[in-house]
Amino acid sequence: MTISKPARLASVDGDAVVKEALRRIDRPSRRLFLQRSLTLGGLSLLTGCAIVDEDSAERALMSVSRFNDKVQAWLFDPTRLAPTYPEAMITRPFPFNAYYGEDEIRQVDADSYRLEVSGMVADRRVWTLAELQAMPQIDQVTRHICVEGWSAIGKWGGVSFSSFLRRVGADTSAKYVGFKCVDDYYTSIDMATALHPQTLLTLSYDGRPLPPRYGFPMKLRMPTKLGYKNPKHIQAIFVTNTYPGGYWEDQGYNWFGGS
Ligand SMILES: Nc1nc2c(c(=O)[nH]1)N[C@H]1C(S)=C(S)[C@@H](COP(=O)(O)O)O[C@H]1N2
Ligand SMILES: [Mo]
Repeated sequence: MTISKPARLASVDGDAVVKEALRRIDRPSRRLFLQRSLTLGGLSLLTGCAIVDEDSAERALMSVSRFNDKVQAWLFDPTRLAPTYPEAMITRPFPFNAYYGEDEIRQVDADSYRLEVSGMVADRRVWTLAELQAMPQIDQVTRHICVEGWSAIGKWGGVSFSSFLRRVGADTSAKYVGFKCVDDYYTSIDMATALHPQTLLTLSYDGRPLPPRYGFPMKLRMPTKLGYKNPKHIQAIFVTNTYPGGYWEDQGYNWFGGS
């Protein structure tokens, strides 16, 4: 007697299907999956999905990525600090990155800038840049890690984001904090990371007002998260229980994005 594969799997070339699905997803997840040397059988076992073609393989991989979000959130230690560095180690010049080139860097006018704070907060209102600058400021030298394969050390200054959230009366039992930027960028983070002591509502770079290329007038800097989770040129912050996604996250990048 021969034991045959399930009928629906028999006709597909497992390696090719997984390879094609991996090609479609983002690099960090791909690297993770490749390290585990994932096979078609392993993937369907892991997810309980019948994998018959590239689409079902991609869906299965995405469900692993969402599971990975949960594991990362669970493993995240809200008190553990990311490494900090001496100023002599700052990368000069610090790289620029965005979904567009340097010729399209957004220019925001400081005087007319307003930050909108909404959602599950007691004090829903807009903030001027001067009001943000009037809050107590701290500095930190940390490493920014981009999924495109580079990292760089920089010095950012601004307001502790947890103090800002408390100041606006945010419901810190909510799941997400979402961000909308002056360009078409948007992203969102888990509340535990929002409250992490190194998460910074950033107003300065290297002791000077944040230059346009690094997100003037304000960005969020989190040394515990990959580059794409750090929104520049923020114009709106909202606290919510509804999953807000993100610019790259909605194209398959892992949402938690821990570094
Ligand atoms: N508004 C906005 N924020 C953004 C991006 C963007 O395109 N627009 N790109 C992200 C990515 S992928 C990276 S690596 C960092 C780059 O920040 P830097 O220019 O300060 O190095 O910004 C992040 N935040
Ligand atoms: Mo990035």
